[in-house]
Amino acid sequence: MMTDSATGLALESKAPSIKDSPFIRACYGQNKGRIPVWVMRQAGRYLPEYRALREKVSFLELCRTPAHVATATTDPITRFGFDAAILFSDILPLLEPMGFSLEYAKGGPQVTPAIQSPDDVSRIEDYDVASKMSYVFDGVRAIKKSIPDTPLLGFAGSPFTLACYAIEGHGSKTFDKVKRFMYEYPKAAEELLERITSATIAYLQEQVKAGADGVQLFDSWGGILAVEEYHQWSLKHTARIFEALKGYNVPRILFVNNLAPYIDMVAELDCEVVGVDYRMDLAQAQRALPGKAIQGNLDPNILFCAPDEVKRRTQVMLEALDSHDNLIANLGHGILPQAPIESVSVFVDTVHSFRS
Ligand code: 1CP
Repeated sequence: MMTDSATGLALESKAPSIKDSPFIRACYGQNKGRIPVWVMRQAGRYLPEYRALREKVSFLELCRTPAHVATATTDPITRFGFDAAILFSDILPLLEPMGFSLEYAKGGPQVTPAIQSPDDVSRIEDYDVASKMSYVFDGVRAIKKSIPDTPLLGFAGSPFTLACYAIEGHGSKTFDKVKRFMYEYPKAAEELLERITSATIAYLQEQVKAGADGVQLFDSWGGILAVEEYHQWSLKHTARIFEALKGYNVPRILFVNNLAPYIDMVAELDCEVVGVDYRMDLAQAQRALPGKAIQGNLDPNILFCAPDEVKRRTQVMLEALDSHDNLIANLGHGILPQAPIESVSVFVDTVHSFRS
């Protein structure tokens, strides 16, 4: 059934290979086949093909060139047979048209000028996401041409996570400038989050219209918030984004890095899948999230163990679960740049042979 892309209902218009894939079925808790598996940051620096591509182009040039985006996204699918692909991009380029400059230096991404006052927030420019971020949507179309039968995830950072980079200017362990800004200027902080939320809604809708088969929101830094503040500063904005995507009928995945303190609140969120970080017991997360699929959560550091141990720990994780129909196996955070390729193959093969 073909449907109007403006009104959504994208899943109904998908090819059977996508709709009936283990990944999409698992997102809706209806997978009876093999357990699907992919890994966060699967197109990253641990992969020789990616490092070779980066010898030729800078990170931002890569993100802005649809043909390179398609190559970087496709390479790990070809090598490992992952059950889902994820758009090659980053969470930060969405900030650029708001008036920030982005630089990817050796020590990590830099966002300038960082927000320091409420005035800086009012200077943020609203912009037309469809045209300014068109290179991303062209990238999505190029990927769908390259691997039409593999479910493709679009993604964005959570508004709180993007606000962290906009205020701090770079990564941090504690993001204390962010917290101080929120306590000192709650109105400006709210406005910043609202603006990022609106841009993110358009950004993810356009990714789905271009062909993304699901979306993942990375709440990488929401986990630094006190429990009583998580709803106000992070989850509320996630809820608005997911509400705006509901009619698009593609699975919506929220990954929270440090889910445990907030899991009861996340259980109330209208979404299909919750990504579980490596700190939490996956079976416990499954019980705490009735009606939702779960994604996770092997500690990325286990990939540094010997192959037998990678296999054993993967099996232990799988055996502990009450059901596998709603499971998407993944790591409990992004794969590390030094991770051995062989361990990734062992992880994928162990998941795939657990249940066929
Ligand atoms: O030098 C290089 O080649 C750049 C390294 C790199 C890569 C490969 C960065 C810089 N980003 C990416 C790609 C990327 N980032 C993807 C691609 C798709 C994939 O294969 O998964 C995705 C989904 C992201 C998402 C992302 N970027 C997040 C959320 C995920 C998470 O880990 O929690 C965050 C927080 C970022 C910011 C960012 N961009 C790059 C780095 C090294 C970082 C993290 C910096 C920090 O810790 O503060």
